[in-house]
Amino acid sequence: MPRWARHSTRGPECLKRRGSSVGSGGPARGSVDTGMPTVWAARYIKPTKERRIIGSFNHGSMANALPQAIGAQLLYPNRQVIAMSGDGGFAMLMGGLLTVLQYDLPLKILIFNNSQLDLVKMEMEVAGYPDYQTDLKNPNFAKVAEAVGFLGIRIEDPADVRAGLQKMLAYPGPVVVDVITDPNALALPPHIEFDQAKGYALSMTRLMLTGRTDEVVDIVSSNIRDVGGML
Ligand SMILES: Cc1ncc(C[n+]2csc(CCOP(=O)(O)OP(=O)(O)O)c2C)c(N)n1
Ligand SMILES: [Mg+2]
Repeated sequence: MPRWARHSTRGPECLKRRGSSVGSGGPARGSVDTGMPTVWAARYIKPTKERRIIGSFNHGSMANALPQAIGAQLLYPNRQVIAMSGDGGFAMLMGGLLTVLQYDLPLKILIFNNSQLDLVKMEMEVAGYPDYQTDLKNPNFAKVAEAVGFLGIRIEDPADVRAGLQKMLAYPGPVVVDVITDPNALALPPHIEFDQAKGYALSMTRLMLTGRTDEVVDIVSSNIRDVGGML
């Protein structure tokens, strides 16, 4: 079974695009976790005077989105606040759900659930190494949130993204949306250094030489749609 048969939703960029276009239009605050959620936000979310984005941009500490969003919601109780968390970052500070409950905050938490520590995986790959110890075994975060008293929404099909986000925004209380994303989606930087491309090619070669050819095929088929943009 290919490694990502476990995952049925594709590009996290689809989620960011929808996240950027589906909204109340009112003043909003968003926080983004260190990791690929920051990269996707940089590529697809346009901050404005009213739509502010906060993150751990100087220190790069993981798991920042939920506590930052709690702070923003306490500061602006009437504004829409959305934490855009990685699955790794969310799992690290999942106890923050109880803080949201304690203070009756109407916070929305959007999890980019790729079942891995993707940014670190990519760092290994551009350095020429096959990924190692970056896979995560996650629970169903929507069900965990329901047990705490949140509305839990799980999205496994890209066709459900818009309706899921609309449901999240329409709900008056706290919501966790657990979105299964493609673990092979590559967020390409605007400029690719030769050494990065070389390292990546080396990493893929090593994957094939160690019998992980299926993964290389999955990665290519997930990202073939972006090749035009690279040329
Ligand atoms: C406290 C802390 N531990 C480790 C790291 C290194 N690190 C940066 S991003 C990242 C992975 C983040 O995973 P996840 O939240 O699932 O986001 P993804 O990149 O998969 O979208 C790690 C381990 C860090 N920045 N801070
Ligand atoms: Mg992740």
